[in-house]
Amino acid sequence: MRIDVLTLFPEVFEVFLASSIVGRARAAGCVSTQLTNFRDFARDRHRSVDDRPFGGGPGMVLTCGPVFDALEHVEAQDSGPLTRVLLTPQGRKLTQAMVADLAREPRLVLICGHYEGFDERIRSGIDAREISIGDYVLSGGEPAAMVLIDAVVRLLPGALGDEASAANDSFSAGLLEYPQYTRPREFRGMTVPEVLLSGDHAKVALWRKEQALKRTLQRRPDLIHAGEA
Ligand code: 6GU
Repeated sequence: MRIDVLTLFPEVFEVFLASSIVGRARAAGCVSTQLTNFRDFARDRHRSVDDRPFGGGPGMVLTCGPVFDALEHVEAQDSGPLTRVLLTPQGRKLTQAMVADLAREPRLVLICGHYEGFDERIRSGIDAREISIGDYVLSGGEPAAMVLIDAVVRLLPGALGDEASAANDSFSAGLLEYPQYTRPREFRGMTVPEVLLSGDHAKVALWRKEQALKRTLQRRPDLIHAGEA
């Protein structure tokens, strides 16, 4: 997969893209990433990318020119199919099902909004999926783009060292994760459930399933019924 990110703040992605699962997936060739700054496509000598809103009011609005130019520039680098995603609080709320769909695409082009907003013609003039990551306000689409990248990349074949761990994960199985323990057996008086030390694999598997169900019922009963009409 190829992921292009269009942003006014490419530097905030650098450590993220080099670290952890995403960093390893890039090193392994599962995904390539490219950062593009809209500001490099500004048309005036001040390199401005925003302007005051028509009709008045506070704040500044991201202008069309640099966004369309940046998009056309990166899209021309590769003629294959691509999926555009506009990160905006007005978008559809991201779910694991949407993440799984995006993970099957050959190329994602992520567009991060910023400032108080962007010119409506960016939304209407670009054929993009509009995605939000939840009902709260971020100063820009960058953290949302990182959330989306992380969630997508870990589903790519070969991205996780242990192929089983993705399928076993909380939301993939539709349940929250069961509790995990590692050494020491006792820490500050807190012990490990006996069954995990028993060596009985069938018993361990059953216990984990029960724990996952119990946790999900207690904390996120909505997940048990997710997908039902
Ligand atoms: Cl994608 N952008 C911004 N600015 N705020 C958000 C968001 C996106 N998703 C949730 N809040």
